[in-house]
Amino acid sequence: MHTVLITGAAGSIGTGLRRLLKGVYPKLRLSDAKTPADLGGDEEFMPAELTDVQAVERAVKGVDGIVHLGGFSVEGPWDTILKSNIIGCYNVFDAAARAGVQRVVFASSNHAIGFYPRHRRLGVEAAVRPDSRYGASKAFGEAIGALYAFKHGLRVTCIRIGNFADKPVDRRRLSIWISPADLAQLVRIGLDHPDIRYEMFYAASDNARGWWDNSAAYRFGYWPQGRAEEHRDEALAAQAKLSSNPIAEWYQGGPFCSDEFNGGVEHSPV
Ligand code: 15L
Repeated sequence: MHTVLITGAAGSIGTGLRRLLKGVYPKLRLSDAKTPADLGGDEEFMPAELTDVQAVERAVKGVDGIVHLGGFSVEGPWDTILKSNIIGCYNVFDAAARAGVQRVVFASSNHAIGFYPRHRRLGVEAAVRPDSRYGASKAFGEAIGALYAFKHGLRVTCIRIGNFADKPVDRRRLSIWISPADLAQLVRIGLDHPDIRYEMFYAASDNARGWWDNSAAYRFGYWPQGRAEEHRDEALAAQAKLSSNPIAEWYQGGPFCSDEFNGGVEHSPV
């Protein structure tokens, strides 16, 4: 990989990753709808709305790999999700394939599988069970990634991100937290590992309360260094101050499951 494009570079994951990937690849190109507040003089930035096909084509031109973080990162109105995460995601994969980009690492989310109960240990074969329009758009991105991998030869890695932060901030996050350094490690596997064709990884650190079987990532050499339990007391103290909701607490997706909940399955056993 010589030139790597990071979409969504102004967001919190983009901001963390571009610091961690600096110097790893000879050239990092950044893109977002808005300019990152802390853009350095030595950083290349190309503004692009993901719905603007020509802007996306300009951003992907000449790059070897893409880390696609761009889009709307929480639940939102359908029109927003449709434009940013469905049309925008399609545009990135399609422009990448047409431009001869070799690899895409797609930032999926735990919300693609949020409606599984917390006692369920999930591998990457489990059917998607989105907890929101946002989660469904991430499942769409995973599917588009598979299409472009198997039909057009892009090498694609989908990373179902738990919660990216310096430390886990509540009980749910003790299970799904990922440190910035561990996420950078997964992204680098997606960009560099010679055996990637189409892979799905869970982006979680080495969390004793983890819900996911991440053996796919371990097979590719992932060796997480973050341990959520080291922050347990602080996270549980913060949890004690939060209001409780039985639906949010039953399911992996937490409040994404209880928000707008209306007559669904309150307590799925499986
Ligand atoms: C996500 O996918 C969101 O982007 C992030 O803002 C958090 O809500 C995270 O999931 C989470 O589940 O904690």
